[in-house]
Amino acid sequence: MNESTNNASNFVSQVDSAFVFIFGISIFFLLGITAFLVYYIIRYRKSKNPVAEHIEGNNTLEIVWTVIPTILVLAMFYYGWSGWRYQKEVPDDAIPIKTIARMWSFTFQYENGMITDTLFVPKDKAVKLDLVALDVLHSLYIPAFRVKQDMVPGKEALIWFESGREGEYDVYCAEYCGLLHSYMKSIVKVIPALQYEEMFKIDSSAIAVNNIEVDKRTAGAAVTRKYGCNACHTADGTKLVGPSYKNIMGRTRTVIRDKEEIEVVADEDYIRRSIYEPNYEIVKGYEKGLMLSYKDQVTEEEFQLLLDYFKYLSE
Ligand code: HEC
Ligand SMILES: [Cu+2]
Repeated sequence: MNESTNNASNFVSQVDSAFVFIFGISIFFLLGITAFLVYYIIRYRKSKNPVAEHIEGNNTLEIVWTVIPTILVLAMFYYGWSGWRYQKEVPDDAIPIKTIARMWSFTFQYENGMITDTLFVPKDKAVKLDLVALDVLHSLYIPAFRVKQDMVPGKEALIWFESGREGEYDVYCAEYCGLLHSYMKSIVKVIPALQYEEMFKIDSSAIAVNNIEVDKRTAGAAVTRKYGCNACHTADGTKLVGPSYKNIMGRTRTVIRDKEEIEVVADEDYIRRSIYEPNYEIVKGYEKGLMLSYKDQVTEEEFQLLLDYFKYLSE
C-alpha cells in the first residue's frame, strides 16, 4: 500500500477520509433528528392534539433502527481499524531515528549518532521513530502527518511515516507533562533525500561553531538549544525551573548534598557533576529530580563549549 501522493504523509488520505465519513454520518443524523424533533413538536402541539395517544411497540421500526446503526458503526470501525493497522505495519527499510522526550523538549538522534532538536526527515522515504520517554508521560504529535503516540517511561513505542511533501510541520507534546508542557514543541523538516544524506557528512558540533555561533565563547548556546536545556535555564539571570547560567562560574553555590547544606565553588568539576550527575547535589531552593543526567548525550567536546559559554556569561 504505497501511494505516490504528495501529501504531508502517507496517512493523510486514509485518516481524513475516515474522519469525513464519521463526521458526515454524524452531521446527517444531527440534522435529520433535529428536523424530525421540530416537526413533531409543531405538529403535535397541545392546541392541535390535546389528548395524548398511547402507542404500543412497532417491530419493523425496532428492527430498522437497530440494524442500520449497527451497520454504520461497523463501517466506522472498519475504516478506523484498517487505518490503524496500516500505521502499525512498519516497513523493514524504514530509517530509524531515536526520539527522546524529557521535560520539556524533544531531541532526535540519527543512525550516525548526530543529535538535533529539529527532526529532519528525507522526502519519499519511510522513517520510523523509536520513542523514548526519560522522565514522565509525553506524547509525540505531528498533526500534519496524522500521527500521535503516547510515550511512557520504560515502554517501547514506535511510529512511522513517509512524507511526500517538502516543508516544515509542527511537532507537539500532547500529554500534559508538567510546568512547561506548553513549551514542549519542535519542528519536523522534510528535505530532499540527497540533502538528508549530505547532512551527515558535516559534523554537528562544527555547524554550531562555524555557522550558527561565530563567537567561540557563545558556541555553547547552540549546545543548550540542541539539548533543550533552555526549557529550564536562562542566560540572562532569570530564575526558571533551574538557576540561570549567568554568573555561576567561580561563584560559591549553596547546595544540598546527602541532606546536608554545604558551600561549594562552581568550578569545572562542579559544572561537570551538574550535567552528568545532577542529583548528586542540589542547588538550594531548587527541586531534586527535575534535571536528568546527560550522560551518553552531551559529549566532552560539547561540554567544553558549555564551559566556555558559562565562563563568558560570568565575566
Ligand atoms: C527539566 C529541567 C531542566 C533541564 C532540561 C536542564 N536542567 Fe539544569 N538544572 C535544573 C534544576 C532544577 C537545577 C537545580 C537543581 C540541581 O542542582 O540539580 C539545575 C542545575 C543545573 C546546573 C547547576 C546550576 C547552578 O546554579 O549551580 C547546571 C550547570 C545545569 N543545570 C546545566 C544544565 C544543562 C547544560 C542542561 C542541558 C544539557 C540542563 N541543565 C538541563 C533543571 C534542568
Ligand atoms: Cu511532554
